[in-house]
Amino acid sequence: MENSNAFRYEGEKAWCPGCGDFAILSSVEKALTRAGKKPEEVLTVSGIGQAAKLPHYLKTNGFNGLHGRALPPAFGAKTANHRLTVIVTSGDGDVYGEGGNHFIHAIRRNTEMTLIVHNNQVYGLTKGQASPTSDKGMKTKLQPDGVILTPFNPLAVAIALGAPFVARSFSKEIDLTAELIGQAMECGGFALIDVLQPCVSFNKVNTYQWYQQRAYRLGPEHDPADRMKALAKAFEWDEKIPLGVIYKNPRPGYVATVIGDAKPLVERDVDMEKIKGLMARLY
Ligand SMILES: Cc1ncc(C[n+]2csc(CCOP(=O)(O)OP(=O)(O)O)c2C)c(N)n1
Ligand code: SF4
Repeated sequence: MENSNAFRYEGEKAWCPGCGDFAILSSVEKALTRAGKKPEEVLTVSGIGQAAKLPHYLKTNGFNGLHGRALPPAFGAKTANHRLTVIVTSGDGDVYGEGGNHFIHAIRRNTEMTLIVHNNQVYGLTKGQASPTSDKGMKTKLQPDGVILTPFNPLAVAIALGAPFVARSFSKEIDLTAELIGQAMECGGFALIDVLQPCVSFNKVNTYQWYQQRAYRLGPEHDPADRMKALAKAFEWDEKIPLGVIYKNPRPGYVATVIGDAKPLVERDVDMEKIKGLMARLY
């Protein structure tokens, strides 16, 4: 029987009524419960933003880092204690903008963790400026004549870099998001789930209705192992937006490659003589 209370935080949540972040939080709770995880086995990491508040509202270990810097501490924690299930959950501005460099190299490094990006196509916390995923022409207080830059395509970048698991969901599809998180945690490497998340206060273009009119679930005819077909799906946007597993490319993760079956670093004794020897070799 599902016991979602193990992860549920009953306190107040500083999100606007109707924000898509609530549903993403429910999906994370559901996925962890279905996977039979215990709160102490999980670490949730974020940067700064509305989405980045999620670790505050979930009963797991949590780390709230700096804006754009969610991925490096997650990598450090997973490397130090690879028994942890590590979930990174942050905004499109955080992960694709200021943290864009970390996003690219986290995929290359392929550390075993799940990245959930709350993609609301604006900077929510700082009141609605354009983000890397804002569509061309979107008008905001800071872009009164409309965005002129081409949007960042996270799925296409992740596929091009050979990420083992690339998926998209819509926050309202709580079960689909939970199912994708479950698959991502099992993929054996770095997984990206980009979740379309309406910001009801500052994004008046990409609303629930806007996403609902375009989003459709990929059927069995889509082969996620076919990189070129996956790329084509990653570029579907204006008229139709595919949801589901876009791309799968299983490959050995960082921890499996570098640490293997050895004890996690946090469980090992510190041998100062070995450390001194290593320092002497390096300097
Ligand atoms: C180093 C640094 N740069 C910029 C900021 C200001 N800042 C805080 S949150 C944010 C954007 C948040 O947008 P996003 O990551 O998309 O998350 P959302 O709030 O929309 O969930 C910015 C620019 C900061 N706090 N620290
Ligand atoms: S400003 Fe937008 S992203 Fe932030 S809590 Fe409100 S609706 Fe959600």
